[in-house]
Amino acid sequence: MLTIYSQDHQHHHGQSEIVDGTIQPSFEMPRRVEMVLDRIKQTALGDIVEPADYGLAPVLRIHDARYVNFLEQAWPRWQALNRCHDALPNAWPIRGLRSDRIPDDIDGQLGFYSFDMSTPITAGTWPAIRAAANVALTGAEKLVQTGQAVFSLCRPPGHHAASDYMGGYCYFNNAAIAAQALRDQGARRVAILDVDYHHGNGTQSIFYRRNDVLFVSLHGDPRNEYPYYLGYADETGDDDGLGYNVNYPMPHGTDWDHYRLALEAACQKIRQFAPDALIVSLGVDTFEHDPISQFRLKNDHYLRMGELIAALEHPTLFVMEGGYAVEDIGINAVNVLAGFEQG
Ligand code: Q9C
Ligand code: ZN
Repeated sequence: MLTIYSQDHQHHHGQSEIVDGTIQPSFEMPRRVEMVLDRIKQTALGDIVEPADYGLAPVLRIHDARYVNFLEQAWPRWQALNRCHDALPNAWPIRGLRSDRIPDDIDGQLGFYSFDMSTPITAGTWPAIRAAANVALTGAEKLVQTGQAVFSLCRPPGHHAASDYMGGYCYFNNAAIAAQALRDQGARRVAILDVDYHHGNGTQSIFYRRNDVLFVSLHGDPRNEYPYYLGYADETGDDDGLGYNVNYPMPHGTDWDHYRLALEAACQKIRQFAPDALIVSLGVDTFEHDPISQFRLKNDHYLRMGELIAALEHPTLFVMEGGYAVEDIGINAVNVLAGFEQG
């Protein structure tokens, strides 16, 4: 399988996040995708190529122009204030506060364009998020050209980012940008299967009123798991999109036997939709030893996951999302791809 990778992710390295009420080093670190890249080389999965540059036009098909401009300008504005740590928000416009006015102040804007404080903006963030979008877009283009499955090794991840907000380590929604690019290149229907441990709230929000992009997500139940405020089974889409959003929330402790049943049901929904292309939001934070997650999948189960996805026989683009058990992230991610190729 062809892999798309850019080293531009390396300079996006957030210093810290809040865990248990205290400041900790960020779980989302450059080594994550370097471990995946090493495993791809070790297992000779296939060629590794750099992305092309598609500019901002395909990003703006998904993201609000003011949000994109904010992301581009945030670091220089922060620096101009002589602030030397990562830019982080500290206030948000929740219930009863005004969200129709965008403040001028950088701190006000950081809260306006985010839903949590796990997306630090650093000196390397803007080049990294542009590269990640280009990695996804190059994957989409290669998929169209060859009809063969492609792996877009994106970092930072994307599925928590909506049209105009960041959160959950995500800035641009790489999978959504790729899905729209496939639509714009002639795919009539695109399905997105999100197997990251966390609900893909951003992807759901982006396509919630559309029937040309089916969103199917398997994840920790938002009753007791991040992102908490979206991902319930009764979220089935609105307007034209009614019936084109499918959530499978599962409890802490979910093992492969339970997970597999949900994945088979998800695959059945995708089969019925008969998409021209499938995008897999590939997070491997469902792993038993993931430091921030509560499912119990083991290394070999990722091979089975790949086989089940291959059985759909759709042209498939894999897009990297989460996974924080760094020593195993390469094994688990590449197991999905290897299982797919053998399946
Ligand atoms: N105790 C992705 O996997 N923090 N994002 C959760 C856990 C944010 C995960 C706190 C987790 C974001 C792409
Ligand atoms: Zn995740």
